Amino acid sequence: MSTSEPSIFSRILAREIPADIVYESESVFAITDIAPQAPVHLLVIPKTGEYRSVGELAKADPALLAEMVAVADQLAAERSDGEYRLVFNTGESAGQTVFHVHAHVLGGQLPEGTLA
Ligand code: DGP
Repeated sequence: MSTSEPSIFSRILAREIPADIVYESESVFAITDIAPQAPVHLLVIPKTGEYRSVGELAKADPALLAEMVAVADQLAAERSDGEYRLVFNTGESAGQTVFHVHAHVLGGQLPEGTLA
């Protein structure tokens, strides 16, 4: 559980900060990443900001995690060729900068030999 300030993603969801919101359901939304690392680079985000990491989310609400994966799959099919990499950075040393769990969906021609 987070008791801190709303994350940047919660502020985007509240329309306090502009972003390209490409998908929204009752519990999940998706935006284009501000610093794309692939031709298609989306972030799929649960509306609740209470989970910091994919591990926390998986333990607490596996159905919500499954919905995020299904949304990623759908958006990759709609916006790319349906082939994509799904990345959950977990922890600072792994590159996580926003501690509101989110999935990076990377599609299109990815750089060879890299994981992100
Ligand atoms: P991570 O490093 O895994 O925590 O990913 C955070 C991502 O969020 C990073 O790729 C950049 C993106 N991001 C951060 N701030 C904003 C923003 O204000 N708008 C958008 N569209 N993306 C953002």
